[in-house]
Amino acid sequence: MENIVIKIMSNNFWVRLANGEIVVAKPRGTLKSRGIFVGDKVFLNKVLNDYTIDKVYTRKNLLVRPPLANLDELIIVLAGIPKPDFYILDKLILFAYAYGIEPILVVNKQDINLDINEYVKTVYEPIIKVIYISAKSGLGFEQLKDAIKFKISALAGQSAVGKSAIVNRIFGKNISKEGDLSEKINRGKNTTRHCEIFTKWDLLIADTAGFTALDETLLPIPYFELPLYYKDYISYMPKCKYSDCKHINENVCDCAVKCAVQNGQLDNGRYKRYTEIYKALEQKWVKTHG
Ligand SMILES: Nc1nc2c(ncn2[C@@H]2O[C@H](COP(=O)(O)OP(=O)(O)OP(=O)(O)O)[C@@H](O)[C@H]2O)c(=O)[nH]1
Ligand SMILES: [Mg+2]
Ligand SMILES: [Zn+2]
Repeated sequence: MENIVIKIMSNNFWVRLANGEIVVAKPRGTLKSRGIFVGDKVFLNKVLNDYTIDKVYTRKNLLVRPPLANLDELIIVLAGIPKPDFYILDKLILFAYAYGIEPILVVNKQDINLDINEYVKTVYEPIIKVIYISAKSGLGFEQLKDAIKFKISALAGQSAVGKSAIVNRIFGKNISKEGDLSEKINRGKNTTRHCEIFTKWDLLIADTAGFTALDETLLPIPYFELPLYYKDYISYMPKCKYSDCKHINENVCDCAVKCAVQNGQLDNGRYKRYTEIYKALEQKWVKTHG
C-alpha cells in the first residue's frame, strides 16, 4: 500500500508508510492550504529525521462530511438494538454507490439479538455483501477482517450500533471510545466525533459519526437515475411497460416493480423507502434546476 494520511491535528499529519510504520510529517510550502485529508495518498520526503509531504496523489473520491479521501469500502453497521433504521441503511448504500465505494452490511450484536437476521437475509443479501458479527463475542470477525484488508474502509451507521466496539475488537484495545447505550438514546448524541483512520497490519478503518447526519441533499444522484441504483429492481425493469419506468406514478399493472411489491415478491418497506428517497431527490432537483 502507499503512504496514507491517517490523522490530522493542527499542522501535524500522521502518515502510515507502506511498511506499516507511522510517522508524523509536515506539508511542504502551500500544500496544506490546498487541502490534505485523512485518507490521502502522499509522496514523502525525508531529510534527517523530518518528513515532509511533497505531493498528494490524485484522489479516487473525496467525501465532505465526514472529510475522508480514497475510501474503498463503507462498512454499514446495523443491529437489532437500538431499533434498526432501514431508511438510514438504504441511504448509506446509495451514498456509497454514488461515490464509487463498495458498501458492506455488517449485522452486529448477534450475541443478544437475532430479530433482524431474517429480514436482512431476504431483502439485503440479494443486493450487498452481508456479514453477521458480535463485537462482544468476536463472532464473524475473521470474515470481516478478510473483507476489509488492504482497503481503506469507514464505519457508518446509527449511533450505538457498535461501530467503536468493532474497532476496539479488531485492534484489541480501547482505541475508540464506546458510549453507554441508554445515555446515547436519551441524549441522542454520538460518542465518536473526530475523524481518524485506525490501522494495524493490512487493516485501515475510519470510525466517524459523520455519516449518521446523512440527508438526501447529500446524495449526488439525480432523482431520475435512482432506479439504476436498485439492484433488486433492475431485473424487473424490462417487464415494466415503459423502458424509462421510475416505479412511482405508473399504474400497478404497468410497472413490474410495483406489481412485485403488491404480490409480495419484493419488500414493501424497502419500496416505501425508495419512494420517499425518490421524492426527496426530486424536490431537491426542482429547487436547484427550477
Ligand atoms: N451485547 C453487545 N453489545 C454491544 C456489541 N457491540 C457494541 N455493544 C455495546 O453497544 C453500545 C454502543 O456501542 P458503540 O461502539 O459505542 O456504538 P457506536 O456505533 O460507536 O456509537 P456512536 O459512536 O455514538 O456512533 C456499547 O455499550 C457497546 O458496549 C455487541 O456485539 N454485543
Ligand atoms: Mg462510536
Ligand atoms: Zn416500473
